[in-house]
Amino acid sequence: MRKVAVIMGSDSDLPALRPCFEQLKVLEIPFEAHVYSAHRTPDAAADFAKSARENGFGVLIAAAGKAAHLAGALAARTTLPVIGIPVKSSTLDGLDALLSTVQMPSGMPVATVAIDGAANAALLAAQILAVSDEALAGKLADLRAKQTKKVLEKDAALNIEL
Ligand code: RP5
Repeated sequence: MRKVAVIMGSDSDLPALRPCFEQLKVLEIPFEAHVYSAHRTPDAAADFAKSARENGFGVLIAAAGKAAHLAGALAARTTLPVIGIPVKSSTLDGLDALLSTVQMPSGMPVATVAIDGAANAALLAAQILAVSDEALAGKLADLRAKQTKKVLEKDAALNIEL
């Protein structure tokens, strides 16, 4: 199976990314995590993206806060799918990062999840890999079934309580 790369702009983003790592582990998807910044280490970020396909990656996840250009900077240097996570790390509550990540110009897509949407980033990466991986598709279907069961149990509990 191709690997997922999880790149964060700063190690201060790590707490927001924990749900991403947990979800990747649950699905047994191989991943690597790195701290590369679009602004502080632009060459390292670019080199990583340029060689990601030949290094066995299938999807890149990029998390950054504030003027969050990391996902776009990686996307500019690879045709692998890039998922952006805007991180809430500033006085603007992540809205700055959301707009910086999502407003990509035509021709250079970044699939942006919600502010701090780390779990969904992992799930979306899994769904991309599952296009050509039936075993992973099965695991995703199991997760969905569990999720459905949990919500229906809550529905039943609510009606009993009320
Ligand atoms: C962004 O600036 C990082 O992704 C982080 O969310 C934010 C703050 O970085 P630090 O100053 O904590 O390193 O580039």
